Amino acid sequence: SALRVAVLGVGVMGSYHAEALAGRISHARVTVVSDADTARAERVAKSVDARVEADPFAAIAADDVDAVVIASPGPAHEAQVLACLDRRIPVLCEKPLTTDIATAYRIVQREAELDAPLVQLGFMRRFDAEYAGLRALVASGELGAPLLLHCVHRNPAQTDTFDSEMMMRDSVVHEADVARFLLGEEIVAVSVKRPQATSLAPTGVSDPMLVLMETASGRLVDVEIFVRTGVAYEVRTELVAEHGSAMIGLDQGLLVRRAGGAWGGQLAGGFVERFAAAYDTELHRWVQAARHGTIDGPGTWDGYAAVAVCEAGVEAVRSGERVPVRLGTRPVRVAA
Ligand code: ISE
Repeated sequence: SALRVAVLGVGVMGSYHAEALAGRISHARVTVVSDADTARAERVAKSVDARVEADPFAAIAADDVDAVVIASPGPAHEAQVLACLDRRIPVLCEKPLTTDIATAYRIVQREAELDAPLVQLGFMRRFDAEYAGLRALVASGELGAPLLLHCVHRNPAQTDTFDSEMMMRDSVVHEADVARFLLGEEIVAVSVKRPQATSLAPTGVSDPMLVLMETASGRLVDVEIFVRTGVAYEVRTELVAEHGSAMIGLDQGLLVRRAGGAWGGQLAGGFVERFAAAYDTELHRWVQAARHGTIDGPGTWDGYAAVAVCEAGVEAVRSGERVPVRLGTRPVRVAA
């Protein structure tokens, strides 16, 4: 039977997931939609043939809900994830897991008390063909030992409320996860440089920033985060290893047009266009696993580790210092 899903938060990501679940992903349907913006909830619910539940906790508790997609704002995640864990139902939680290290660790600990992992994190890049290919290349050993990772993460625009802290917690969180995914180890320290800001940045917001992460074995990961380029959605990652290097996200679509005295391809406008296939793969795998009461992708430890890196990053923005990442011990699943 089809997995009956509640979608909490139907902004850009939540509504995209809701439409995918209703139309493109097999063995799933959306039964309940919840959003602080009632008109938006009604609109999405109607388009996916679901009902609206104003209170997200009522949605989590509903009889016609087997699993939950959490795409609400980060500060709402902790209570919603914990309520799902109390009910022992599977969750796909958009990043960040929570907006601080203590609450993220609480979720890790609570989930560790259960028989199986129930919370999958929405780190969609892991499901992107290019990132998966890069990881397979690293694993093949062809390039030898990885040494450095150079990352570019650019957005065409963000709202004025998207400050330096959000750039870290909502955007750089992806590179924190990608670095852990590709290098297979934890990040232990973060430093941040704040160069001349774009005139498009609100006062006090450092946009762009250069973030330097150090891994446990001494590798370095640099990230240019720039969220008001006015250009397009650009995400590039280059891995440099002992016997070669490899890059993903060159923005070279297969179609190169020659016309009007120019040649070139098309840039993605936003993350939904760039990662559309990855989101669908992620959702498909989550649904199939959730039907068996488990997950198939990054879990709470990955969510927590990324939050810990971002928290160090936020502190590094403020202090200008190199900030160690404070990671608690990884719990051993008690009931496994
Ligand atoms: C957004 O929430 C995302 O997750 C995007 O991938 C990222 O590029 C963007 O900066 C965030 O706001």
